[in-house]
Amino acid sequence: MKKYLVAFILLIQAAAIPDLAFAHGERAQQAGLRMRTVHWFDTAVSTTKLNVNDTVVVSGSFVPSVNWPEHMAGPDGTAFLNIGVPGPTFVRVDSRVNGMPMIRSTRFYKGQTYQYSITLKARTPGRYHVHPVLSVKDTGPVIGPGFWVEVGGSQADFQNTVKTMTGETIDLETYGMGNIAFWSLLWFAVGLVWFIYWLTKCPIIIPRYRRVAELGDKADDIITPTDKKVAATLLAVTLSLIGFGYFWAQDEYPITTPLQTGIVHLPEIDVSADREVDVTVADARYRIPGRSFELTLDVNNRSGKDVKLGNLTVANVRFVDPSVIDIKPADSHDLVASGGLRVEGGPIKAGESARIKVFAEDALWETYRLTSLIYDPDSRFGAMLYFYADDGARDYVEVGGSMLPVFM
Ligand SMILES: [Cu+2]
Repeated sequence: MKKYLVAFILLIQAAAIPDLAFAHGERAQQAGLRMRTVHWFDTAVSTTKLNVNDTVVVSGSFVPSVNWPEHMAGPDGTAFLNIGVPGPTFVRVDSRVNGMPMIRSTRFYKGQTYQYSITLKARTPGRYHVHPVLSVKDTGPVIGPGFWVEVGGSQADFQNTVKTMTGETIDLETYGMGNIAFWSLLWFAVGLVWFIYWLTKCPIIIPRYRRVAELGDKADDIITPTDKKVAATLLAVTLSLIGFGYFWAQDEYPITTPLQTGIVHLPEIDVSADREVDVTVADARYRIPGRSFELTLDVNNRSGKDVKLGNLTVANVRFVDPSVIDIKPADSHDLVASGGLRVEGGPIKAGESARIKVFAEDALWETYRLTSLIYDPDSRFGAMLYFYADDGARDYVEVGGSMLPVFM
């Protein structure tokens, strides 16, 4: 009996220890959702080591999936290009999509390519996993690939000054702190006075509740004329404070603008030269014993060059054929399965169509919990395929559809 108990406890402990501590639950979402929301690519950080006050640029491209799940609000509603870092460790100095400033929200259309860059200024020393994030209204954050960035120096040296439209230079780290502290304390004091006054009354709380229940219709009688006077005085004090505060703020800051919340419309960029390959999925299956994702594809190469499939990306995991393209992981957590992609059927000649068989095989299917897809009521996958020509030109195309699990 004791033996089983020990075994049981060990089992529970083993289950409680994660194999890898990840910064912000990159694997937590359902596999189907991660595969079919946003395809991020060419994600890069300009530096991985910097000091407080230095800037780092996070850039890349993304394509919202045309296989976006029906039950989730799409990015063509309201979406915002965000950055995923733990806490206010950086400040965003600039953010652009297709060249447009992205201070506000926008709409991203499924299947279109967007190029972005986000400039961050380091604020707090530490080591952070920095991700581009697409915050989609009614859906939540869709997280892109992450990179480790190390910030040195001291937060005391951090400079965050801006020049306002009225020509004043202010320090955003401390601006308005006096006001915030003063008004918070003042309202806290008002509340405390009110609270303490009622604590001095007898009876209070449960005994008072009982008393009110006993008195029935006459319960109002326990409120004394002094209570009424105190209440009226406090009401008057509160209203005058609000009034005073309003006029004081008007006088102190005569020129203000409200926070801007409108939607920005983005210009389209021409990526037709990178999208000259069409692919139809003839068959898709996942062989569980071999951790092998097998695709049969009909490829139509409209470009003027012979192309080879070199990279298949699923939910930020890149399965790469190193004989076609050499992609090295940027750091220990970069999700690259080098050698994880095998293609049967050779290059697709310029202007021709061909059927190829693709195998994406790596333990990352398991460690990144992508195989849970086969237990979804809607076993649909989404993936981005990257074809390369000998001169380095690249075409990309999204594929998606139903995936058949093979159990033996
Ligand atoms: Cu992370």
